[in-house]
Amino acid sequence: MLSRSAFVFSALSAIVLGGCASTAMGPSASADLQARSGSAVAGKVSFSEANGRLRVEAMVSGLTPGEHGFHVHEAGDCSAPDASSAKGHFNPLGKAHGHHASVERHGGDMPNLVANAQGEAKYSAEVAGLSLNGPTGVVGRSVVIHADPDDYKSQPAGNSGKRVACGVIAAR
Ligand SMILES: [Cu+2]
Repeated sequence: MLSRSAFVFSALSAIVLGGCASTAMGPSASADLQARSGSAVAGKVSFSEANGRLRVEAMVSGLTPGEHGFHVHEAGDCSAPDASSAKGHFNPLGKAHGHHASVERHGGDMPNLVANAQGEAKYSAEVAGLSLNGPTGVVGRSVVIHADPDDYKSQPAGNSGKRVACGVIAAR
């Protein structure tokens, strides 16, 4: 069961931006995606801090069309063929899994990635509760794309299925 607080949305905590070009200034980080679980997924994810949030931008190919769970995972280790080595969602505040705009969410919970009919996704979001470094920092962790959509409520990972891509997040 979800607590009522799971539905308390903070309108500004995650803003999905469509198609903004990146002109990132200052420190940033990136992850080169590696195909996992037999997929052909490729691409890159970039991270920078903006407006007190973490701006996450990605260009990805080789996906199945539609929505895919997209999270920062705890461990910066993509070595397992199924990316299980990345462990669970990055959860610095010890919360339950939830919608990215909810108070009750893992820090690593982000909006789903949406692939077009060609299996390509262009993504840009500003995510609250994450940063590049420090206790909520993503550098040294990993970013994972799942086969299925995150339903934003099933525990502990939104029922988003296999891990089809994984990339270790490194400062650049
Ligand atoms: Cu995940």
